[in-house]
Amino acid sequence: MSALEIHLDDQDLDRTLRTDVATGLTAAPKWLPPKWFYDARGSELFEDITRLPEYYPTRTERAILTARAGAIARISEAKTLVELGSGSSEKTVLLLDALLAHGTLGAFVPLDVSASALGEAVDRLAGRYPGLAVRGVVGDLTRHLAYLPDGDNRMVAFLGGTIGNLVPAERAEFLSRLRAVLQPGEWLLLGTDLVKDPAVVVPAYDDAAGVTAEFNRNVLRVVNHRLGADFDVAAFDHVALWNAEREWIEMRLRATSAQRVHIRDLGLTVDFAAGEELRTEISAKFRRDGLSAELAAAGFELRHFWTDPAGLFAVSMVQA
Ligand code: AVJ
Repeated sequence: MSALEIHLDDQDLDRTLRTDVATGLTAAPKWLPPKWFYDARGSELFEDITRLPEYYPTRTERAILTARAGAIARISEAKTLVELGSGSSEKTVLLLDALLAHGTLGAFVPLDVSASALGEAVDRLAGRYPGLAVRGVVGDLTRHLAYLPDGDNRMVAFLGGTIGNLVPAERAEFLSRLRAVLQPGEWLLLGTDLVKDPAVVVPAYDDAAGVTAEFNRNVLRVVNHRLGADFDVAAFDHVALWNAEREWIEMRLRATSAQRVHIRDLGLTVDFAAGEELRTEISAKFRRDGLSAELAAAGFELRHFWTDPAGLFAVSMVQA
């Protein structure tokens, strides 16, 4: 039995998808936002990515959280844990165990765009932690921060490096909005991937088994299914490249030959030249100083910055 609060229904999602596709596919260069990767198949492919030998972020963040969960509980004394974009919430258990052992935690509130993934996670966690109030919020993290639960001593966890999917201007807006709904002293627990040798980061987004390539092409399948489009998915190559100036990974889909695509539900026809690329994701990598400055500009303070021994990934405790 799950308690879900719905601020985003299928109709909202549909409207946003239509706007995003119409905007992105008529832009030059063309682009689509990464949030549309994650239908059921895309979410499974992402889970597969997290287990690839080349994809270091998930296991590295898990190791940092394992080492620091006790400290996070002691320092935050959180009564409510809010998790943004929680997905399968596997790492959440580390935090919940530590916060419950510390004795402060009373409520867990995961927020995700996917009602199905969220419902499953809420059921599982409510079963595992009978004394904990678990309430799922179906919402978009850029639009529904206002629906965070009231209370004091809240901690908002935003893990996985997903903040890197936002470009700097979007990050600034997201962080200011989040800061505005928090009280001074409350916490943000933030996972960020770090700048490193492109020889390590590029294979994480271009794995030998081709799972990331399938994940990338999945966005075309989503547009085909949901908007009646006729993308020839096999006619697009996966591209992952390191943008050294912006310090982010870009994923693109490159048309292997000239393509004409009809997006039936939008009454839109889109032409791709041979070799033309469609940007599907940026995944920004951070440095401590840059992160600290971005947080400060939004009214936050970086209090703890914990990395793995190799300095691949960071988990930060950030205070409002
Ligand atoms: C879930 C957004 C953190 O950017 O590394 C994995 C998504 N894209 N492989 C990331 C992703 C390609 C992932 N995030």
